[in-house]
Amino acid sequence: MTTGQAVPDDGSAVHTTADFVVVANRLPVDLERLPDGSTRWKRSPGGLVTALEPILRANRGAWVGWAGVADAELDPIVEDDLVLHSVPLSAQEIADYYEGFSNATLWPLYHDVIVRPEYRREWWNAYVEVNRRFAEAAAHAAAEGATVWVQDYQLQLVPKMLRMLRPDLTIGFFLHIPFPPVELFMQMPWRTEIVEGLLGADLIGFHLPGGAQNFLYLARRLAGHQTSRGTVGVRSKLGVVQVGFRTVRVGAFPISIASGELDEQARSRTVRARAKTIRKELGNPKHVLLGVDRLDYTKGIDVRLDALHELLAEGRVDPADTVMVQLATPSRERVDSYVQMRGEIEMMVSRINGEYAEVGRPVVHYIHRPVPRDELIAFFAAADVMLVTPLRDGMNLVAKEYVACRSDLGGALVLSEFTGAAAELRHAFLCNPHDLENVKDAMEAALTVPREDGRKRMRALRRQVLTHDVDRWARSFLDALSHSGAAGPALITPGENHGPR
Ligand code: GDG
Repeated sequence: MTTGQAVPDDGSAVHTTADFVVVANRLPVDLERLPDGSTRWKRSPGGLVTALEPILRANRGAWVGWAGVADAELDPIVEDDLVLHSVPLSAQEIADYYEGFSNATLWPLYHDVIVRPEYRREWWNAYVEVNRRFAEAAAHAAAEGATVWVQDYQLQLVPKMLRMLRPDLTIGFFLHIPFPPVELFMQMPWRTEIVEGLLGADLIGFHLPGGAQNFLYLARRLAGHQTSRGTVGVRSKLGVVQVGFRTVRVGAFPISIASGELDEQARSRTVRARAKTIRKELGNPKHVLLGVDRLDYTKGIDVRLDALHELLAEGRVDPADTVMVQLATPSRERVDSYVQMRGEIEMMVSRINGEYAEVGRPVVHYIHRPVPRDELIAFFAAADVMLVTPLRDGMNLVAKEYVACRSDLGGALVLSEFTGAAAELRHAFLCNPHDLENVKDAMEAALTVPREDGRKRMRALRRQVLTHDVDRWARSFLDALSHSGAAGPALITPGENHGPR
């Protein structure tokens, strides 16, 4: 918990515009309304904040985002040297721009239409309006020649809007979710506007090369620009779109986690002790399976429950010595498809327990509440098999977090091929979540893997995750960005020479 300093009335601190500005739907702090009507700030430290904080601080940084509550008109606050600019959203805009266009149109469309996307004109209008407000706030926060990094699907129109307001800026954009196949993207009534919105950036980053290729094709087909798959030299993997006199670069930058830090936390005595206690509380079973997800239909929670159910029915898993824990963080609870999916998943959990549990000994432990970070790390350390079975996922940080927590080389990762993480974590037990027999086989193989084979796999997974951390991701994006566009002076990236990259 922290409370930020309001900027003084004379405007001295606000006026200091920033050389590096991050623009994201949410601020790295949440405004909380207390029952007595007062408000306070609460830190919400995600991986992105951790990765960008040193760079933000070294460059007179600012962050532009929504504070998480409706109708909050707030002055900028200063957190240490970082200025936070809050973008206000009305309750109607939250319904239309956020729950509507972002989470009921773009989210399902970009995740292979697992749920049918809804195309509503009033949602689109709100999306345009709110993106304009974010662009204006970013234009206000940025110093002459600054670098601005726009994040994710909620803000795809911001790059173009911002460029029109401030042609002096260097603008980067990163998409945290998959960029869909061309045939699916073409459903979008406002497809050209979105492609042109993104093309306002100097560098557009995706998790995977496939997303970058899909985008390059659309830039040619929908916006009529010349494209090429890449040029010679160091940045040879970046594709190029020629937008008039401007060159827009497009490439893959797979995100990661603060793996070194997590590795260290998981080695601590308290975490190890808590992991042991968790196993004891579960009845010291032979096998603990674990799932950790936002409760989202993309994550394939139903897939792993179905697979477990059948493995139990076929006698391949013994309910007397196996438990599964599913931690499901509540998410988007006002979007219809999420309400429906929650009901289905909870039904499946009760069915499995109804058929296979004993009194005081459930087979599936299901928690629909956010779990504190330390507790989560202890669960990772306690689990024999981690189940990551999304139908589609941009990256999936949970898979990488599990690996970072296993310095004991114990544990096995079952990983869907349809996650971005699968491109890097080739030593996991990979499976196709649409093929239930394949998921069951992967789960059984993970449960019964011989110790040496398991350790070998985990060692290889850890090598990948520990050498490719989120810091390396941020640097590689910002480095490519500094060689793009108007490019003023390169950003200072503190501590550049520590450890292998
Ligand atoms: C999007 C993309 C991409 C989960 N439950 C709790 C908790 N978590 C943490 C996890 C992890 C994070 O939330 C979830 O990250 P994911 O990557 O798994 O998934 P999305 O939220 O869908 O993220 C995804 C990501 O953006 C980054 O680009 O990888 O593909 O969809 O860090 O540990 N944390 C705590 N309690 C919980 O109960 N403390």
